[in-house]
Amino acid sequence: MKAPPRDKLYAGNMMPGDFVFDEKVAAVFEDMIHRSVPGYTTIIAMTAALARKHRKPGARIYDLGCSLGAASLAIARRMQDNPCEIIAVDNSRPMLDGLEERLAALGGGPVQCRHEDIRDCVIENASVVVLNFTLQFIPLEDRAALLRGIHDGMIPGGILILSEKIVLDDPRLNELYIDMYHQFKQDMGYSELEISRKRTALEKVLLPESVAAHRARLVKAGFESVEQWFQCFNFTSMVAVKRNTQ
Ligand code: GEK
Repeated sequence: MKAPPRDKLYAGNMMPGDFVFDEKVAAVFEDMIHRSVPGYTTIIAMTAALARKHRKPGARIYDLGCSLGAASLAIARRMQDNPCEIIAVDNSRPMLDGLEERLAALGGGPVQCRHEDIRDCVIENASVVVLNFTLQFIPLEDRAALLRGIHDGMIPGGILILSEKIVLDDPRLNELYIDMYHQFKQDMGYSELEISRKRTALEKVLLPESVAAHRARLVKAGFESVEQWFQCFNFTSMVAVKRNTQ
């Protein structure tokens, strides 16, 4: 298979403005996310495995902030024997165009694309909701209502998979993890200049929180159990479970 176009967005002379999910980002996104999120391949594979385990006949799966649909497509592949409705939502048109192209190349499938702000997306009859590296881009004051809406739109026993960049409560560990993360990016071929420009571009748009803050908000939204299943330095993935009434 052809390698995806390489992310060189911050390698040239252009000074970064605030980061936006435009055509330029969508064109290199696959390469960018694999080289920028430690454990991304594992997170996508395990998202699909968790979704398969929690699928319920007639219930829906939502992928909120789907980008090019990595999670949706991995879930669809895992469910081939038992297809179910997968709704992939993103407010970036270039990202959804990329996903639609991928779906067309596969000859269709169970993934429906929705061009919508996830804060306006009504969740209904969901057995699984995926929020992979998207909540971090939502203004802090809107996060609680979004999670409450997700919880309320899920069936009993449904799960939310929440993956995020995080901050550590201990400032020394936080600094260490950021250093380790920058080392990871250098090992993945980004220069120090690219890393520092990307950091500046994301400063006002990607607002990470601690695991404790996420946990408290998820519990307040109504989730019964919340647990981290993955962490690599300052990146984590959690599962939140809605109470099973049966
Ligand atoms: C993956 N989950 O590959 N409404 C809808 N979409 C939004 C909003 C919003 N309010 N804000 C941001 N997005 C994907 C990766 S990327 C993560 C997710 C990253 C979308 C935005 O357009 C982008 O596609 C996605 O959320 C975040 O597993 O770039 O670090």
